[in-house]
Amino acid sequence: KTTATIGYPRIGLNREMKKALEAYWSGKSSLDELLKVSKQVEEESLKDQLNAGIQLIGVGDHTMYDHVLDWTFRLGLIPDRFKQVQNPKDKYFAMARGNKEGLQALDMSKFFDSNYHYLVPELNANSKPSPNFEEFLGEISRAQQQIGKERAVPIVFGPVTYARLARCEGVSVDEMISRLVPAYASLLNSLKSLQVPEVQMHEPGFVLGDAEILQKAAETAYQELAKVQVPINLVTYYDDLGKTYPWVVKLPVQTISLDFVRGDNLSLVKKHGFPADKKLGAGVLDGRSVWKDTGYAAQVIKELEAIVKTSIIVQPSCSLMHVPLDVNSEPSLDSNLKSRLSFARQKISELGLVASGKSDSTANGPGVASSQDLENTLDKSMFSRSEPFSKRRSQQFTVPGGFGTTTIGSFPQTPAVRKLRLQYKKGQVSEDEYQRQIDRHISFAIGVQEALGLDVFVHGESERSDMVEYFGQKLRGFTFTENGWVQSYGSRYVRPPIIYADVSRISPMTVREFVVAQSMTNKPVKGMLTGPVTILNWSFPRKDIPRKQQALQIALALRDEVADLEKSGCSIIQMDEPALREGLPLKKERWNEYLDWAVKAFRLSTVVAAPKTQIVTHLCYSDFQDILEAIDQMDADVLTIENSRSDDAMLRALAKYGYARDIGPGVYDVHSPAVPSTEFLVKKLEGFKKSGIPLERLWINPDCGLKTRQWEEVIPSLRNMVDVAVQLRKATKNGI
Ligand code: THG
Ligand code: ZN
Repeated sequence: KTTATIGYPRIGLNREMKKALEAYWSGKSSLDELLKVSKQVEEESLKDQLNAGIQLIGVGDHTMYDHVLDWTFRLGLIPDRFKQVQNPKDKYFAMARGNKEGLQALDMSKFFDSNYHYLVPELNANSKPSPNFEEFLGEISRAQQQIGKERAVPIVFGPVTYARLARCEGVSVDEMISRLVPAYASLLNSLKSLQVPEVQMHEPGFVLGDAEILQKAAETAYQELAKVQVPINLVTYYDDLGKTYPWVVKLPVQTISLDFVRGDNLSLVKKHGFPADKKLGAGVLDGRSVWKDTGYAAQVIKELEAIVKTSIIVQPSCSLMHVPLDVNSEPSLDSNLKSRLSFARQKISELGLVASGKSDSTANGPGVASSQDLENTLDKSMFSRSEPFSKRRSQQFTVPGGFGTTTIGSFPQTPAVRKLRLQYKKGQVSEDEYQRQIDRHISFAIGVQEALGLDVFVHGESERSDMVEYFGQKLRGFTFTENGWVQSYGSRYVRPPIIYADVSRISPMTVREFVVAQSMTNKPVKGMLTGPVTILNWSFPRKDIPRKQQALQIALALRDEVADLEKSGCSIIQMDEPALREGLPLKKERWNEYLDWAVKAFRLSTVVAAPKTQIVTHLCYSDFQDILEAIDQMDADVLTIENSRSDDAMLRALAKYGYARDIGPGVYDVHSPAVPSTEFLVKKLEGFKKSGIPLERLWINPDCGLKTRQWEEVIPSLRNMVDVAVQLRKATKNGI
């Protein structure tokens, strides 16, 4: 059988792209240098795939920052504010990250249900493509020279998905698609002249729950593109086609690629059959998992062979950009575990094995699967607090006059803090010395908060780099990579922990730092935890037991931590769930099942708290208006939420819903270095008054953690925030 790939990591084995980009941005290296590194990384990834014997290699997916931005740029759909920037590279990076002249970057948003962020195209009634595909065609030609014309398959981000993911103001998605078609047709013509074997049109948008509404526009577009007469492979991933299956597989293209790992495309193929005149790209190797295939791929291929009349191409379920590059870059990983792992380089060899009908006997590790449903072994009472919020609130900490001020948890990660953690990790400072230094950072943070007059303190989290990494390292059942970077956005990467066994707590994880911080002040210090759903969603989960079970295991471990914090005198405990929303399945039918266990996991970890202990949660990175009921069911005493960029929409939605607990809407955006003025903050608070939320339920805090900021920005910002809260307290008392 033929093997194919539909995208590969583009960051380099040693994060070459990150280093080259950051050196270029800081002026330490030239554009030529950046382009040189970029071409090297591009070449390396093609070499990997060629060496692995892949027959149809996806090419042209390399990027300097984000592939969606690349298509915005190539299509010439540049928002007006960037037109003043003359130099193309300056323009591209201004769209990605804003610039010194104050141009605001495109918005970032999560790419489907992954932890990758794309730059959202901004389209409006006047948006008309003015395409320039020169660089892209150059990349394709280079690839053809390197790996041969017969193997190089251009990857094109499809027009339907592009328009669907854009923010369209004053123009419909359908209208945008029709405006895009001529640009895509001209691109297909150019690719045809290059004699490519086929073109991959990536259209993951077809798996979104509401994709039926795109049928007419999609049919018209693909009929038009078919006229170019270059073979098209319509590539979908991240879920099954659902209701769109019957018409998507009939679109006038030569190959349909489906994800057989997420959702249930296999049942759809069985139910509706597969067109006899089309080839099937079978995404049978999980492109979002780090585990080796253990026979699933071969089984699916066998079942497909009974139905599909034409050829089946063996490929990963999606681009391999969601997994790290090479297991062999992990010298410290347990060798037994390593033999069961598969990153991008391993996956492309696995493809060959599956295609030739062989399987890897080392893949089957020790069976650790337990089939019991953990929820059924837990008493119902473990999911509910002993008293309802109405009885709890009067027993909990409140600020006289209301408008209590606090922060979300992290304080600036200064070079000194980073250096300290690195030295400790390398064994250059002893544990004792490390803790002494951490405690100095804590005392600095406490001193600052004391001076600013905040009401509820945090210890600042100087002992944590990434919160998920921090908790993972303290829990049994997680392992870590040294070099397992996965792109989050642009030059920013994460190293997701790998869950490989049952999760449990070894010993208290955060109690020491809490106790140190609380010993330095009479103000209450919050205990700071990351919630079970976020820890799970930002890790690579096991595949042998359901995600629900893994979430509940993490929740039980956190539950012990909550109990220990409480025993140590902690009266306010914050359990953040920033990734709750992004874990939602792409199809609405499956939301309830997910939200049911997600909320249960959160409750299991928090409800152990006594009524007088205040449970706070924090949500950010997305719009939560469509999951208000689930948020309500989390039963947190205080909900702090990212709000400042959305014009209080979330606050109004909560008011309308009748959300009856305390709320801490973010009063300023932490992603900007600008210090919010008191006038700005007063206006913001005026807005809160209009939102319909009873004022006595409000807390005052920034939008999110402050770890990416500098103290020089944080101190004046918080000073203004406290000033305005105090003013508001007085005004309310005087009945203004
Ligand atoms: N942790 C994890 N996933 C996340 C976030 C997180 N996903 C969503 C969001 N937050 C992504 N945001 C960022 C912000 C900064 C960085 C990564 C993701 C970042 N990374 C460092 C880099 O690339 O230089 C490396 C971090 C490290 O040293 O560990 O700055 O907070 N899991
Ligand atoms: Zn946040």
